[in-house]
Amino acid sequence: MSDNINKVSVVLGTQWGDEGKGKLVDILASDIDVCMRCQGGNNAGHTIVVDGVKYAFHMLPSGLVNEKCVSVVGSGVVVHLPSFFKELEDLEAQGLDCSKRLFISDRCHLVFDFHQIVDGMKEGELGRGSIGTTKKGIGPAYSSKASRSGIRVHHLFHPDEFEKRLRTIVAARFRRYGEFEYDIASELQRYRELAERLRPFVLDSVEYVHKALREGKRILAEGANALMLDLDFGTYPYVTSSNTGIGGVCTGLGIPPNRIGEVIGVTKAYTTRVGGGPFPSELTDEEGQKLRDVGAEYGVTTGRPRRCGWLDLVVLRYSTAINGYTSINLTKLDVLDVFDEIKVAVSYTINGKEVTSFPADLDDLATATVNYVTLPGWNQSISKCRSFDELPENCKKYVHFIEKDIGVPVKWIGVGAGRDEMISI
Ligand code: 2SA
Ligand code: GDP
Ligand code: MG
Repeated sequence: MSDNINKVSVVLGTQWGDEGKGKLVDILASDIDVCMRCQGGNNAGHTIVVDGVKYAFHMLPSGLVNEKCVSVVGSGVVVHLPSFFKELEDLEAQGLDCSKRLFISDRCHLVFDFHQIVDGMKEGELGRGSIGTTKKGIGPAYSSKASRSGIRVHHLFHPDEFEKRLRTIVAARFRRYGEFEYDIASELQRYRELAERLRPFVLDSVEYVHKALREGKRILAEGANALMLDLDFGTYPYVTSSNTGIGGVCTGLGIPPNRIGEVIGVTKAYTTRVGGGPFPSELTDEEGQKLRDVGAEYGVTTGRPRRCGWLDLVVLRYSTAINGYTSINLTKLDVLDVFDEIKVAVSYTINGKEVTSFPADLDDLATATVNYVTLPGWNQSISKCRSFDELPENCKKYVHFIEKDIGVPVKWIGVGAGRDEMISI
């Protein structure tokens, strides 16, 4: 492999998602040729605000706002086709001309309505211990993939094989969950039509990405969800069903690790989580509500209120070790403008021992007490600052404190939701 082949730049969430990945991807898109999603599905919610206009992305790559950027839904993504076209129509209705520069891998697995129904039923079975999924059918679709009964995009173009596979997989779900309402005949007809609509978008994304790299094209991989929701390294079982870390970029695009270039970790200046599962630095008091109100912390896809808490360096160190961030985009620092004091979790105490790496066992984690460092706030608005030097001293100290602890430079700081509200260092 010659050294002058380009490498793929990567944007990943470092916490439990909603760090502001979409905004960074949109900013970087002005300097890239191809933006690719590699995992997840339309459970993601990536918000971009340009000149006061808000775009909400779920399954399509956030590079689409930039009209020169080609976007590819990579093979690791699970795709609900009706939602794919709905998202496309919504973006085009907002004035974005997307259709001619959007492609989808022929290896993507399909999410069907029955996967979404099963998602809801599984959550119902779990009751109080439910995961708090988005009910978009993501877990059941990845289960079909792992159990080798899934249906991929290329199957759409072989109707007999498609029908056989759909009937088999639905029959298996009926055996497991009882005969829920699902009209296979009309589903088959709907997918015959969707297949023809999809045909112009379909390509072999492995061939595409490697050719693009050889031609010197600049490629950006847009991670969805975040490391603490990773199927292997997140707070299992309170995770999503894909690899949201760096491994998912290789398996979701079909590229080797030596084709990965910079890895930018997007980190919210505090922490949020939506859905169930442990959250050691969560604030369930009025300070948590203040973070939610000032940070407008509500789900982009489901509208659910996000749980809020202080920044957790145990999480960030663990996430940095696994993903190997080369730089950090610290986001929503402006939300902390209104706090007199800011706490940062630096370690946990579990069974009388200080722990500085994130534990696997959630029962151990449930007994943890969190050790915080308290830093002074800056009590003034930073939203107009456009250089690091313009930031108040205590704000600079907060940034340096994080950088020093994790050993990765902060290269971007978000000071507002708008595309221009970003400090580049
Ligand atoms: P799923 O639906 O099977 O992937 O859910 C499993 C867990 O993953 C969490 N998850 C998310 N967490 C944060 N943001 C997500 N995207 C949307 C957003 C969420 C929304 O950007 O706001 O609108 O509610 C996302 N997607 C999945 C989920 O909460 C479960 O804990
Ligand atoms: P993603 O899933 O990581 O792309 O993040 P989301 O779009 O789900 O959530 C981030 C939210 O914060 C969105 O509403 C963004 O518009 C907003 N946002 C992003 N960066 C900043 C920032 O630096 N400051 C403020 N105040 N809001 C931001
Ligand atoms: Mg989001």
